[in-house]
Amino acid sequence: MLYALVRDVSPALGSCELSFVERSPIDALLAQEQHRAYAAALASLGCQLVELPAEEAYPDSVFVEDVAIVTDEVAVLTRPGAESRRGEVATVAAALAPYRPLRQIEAPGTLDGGDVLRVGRTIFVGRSGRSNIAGIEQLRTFLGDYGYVVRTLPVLDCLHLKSAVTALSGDTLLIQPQWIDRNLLAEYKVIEVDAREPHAANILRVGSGFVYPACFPHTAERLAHAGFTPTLVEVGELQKAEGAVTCCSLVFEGAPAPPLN
Ligand code: CIR
Repeated sequence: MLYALVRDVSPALGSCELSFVERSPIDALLAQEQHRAYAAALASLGCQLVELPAEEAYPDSVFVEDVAIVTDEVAVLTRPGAESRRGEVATVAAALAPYRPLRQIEAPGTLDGGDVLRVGRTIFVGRSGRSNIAGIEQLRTFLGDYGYVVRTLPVLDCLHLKSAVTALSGDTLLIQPQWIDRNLLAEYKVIEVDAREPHAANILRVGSGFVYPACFPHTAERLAHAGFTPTLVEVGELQKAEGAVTCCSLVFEGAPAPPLN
């Protein structure tokens, strides 16, 4: 069974961290509505939702992707690069505990899940403003135990690795060539974002489907030509918080829950 862990939008979303996006007023109620539609899209693609309540004290806590990396074998809890986000981890850890053994990135390591891209047995990790070498080395140790190869990539001019590149399949990537050196990914087929849509490289793969922002029609057309037809969602208010579609969920395979007596 496919699970998607999501957390409701904090009413304090407007006080989020921002690094590469100008602050503009965020309508938290509209963000909540968009997030509900996003969760519904995940359910329509076959996910059983694991839903956590909003955490008012943590403006960015809807972006659950950043606090854990869930592989088929293990969940690695991160130590987010932004100090304001470190308190988000405990509740996600509790929610993941029934599904996976847990490991934890420790200080001085920092790591955001937005910097971690899994393609088959390769785990690409962005060296960004949020993820440091110590954090990446700890991840390498945890996942190396399960046979994953961890490859570090420099991230240029954007928040996370997955702002610049995400996977469409085991051999095809969607990339923003201004933010990632394509030559470092030479063994993959690549679809580039349309130049009018710089933030369009983030697509969420869910089983055999995809979730993708409705606001990138030109790149969506390129995807359709290549045979990828995503479910489109409106995420404008979450984008104002520098969020994207991968960051609002943790999608993973798990055994079905036992029936309740
Ligand atoms: C932050 O700066 O941490 C949040 N405002 C946005 C995090 C987005 N996360 C992601 O794309 N993985």
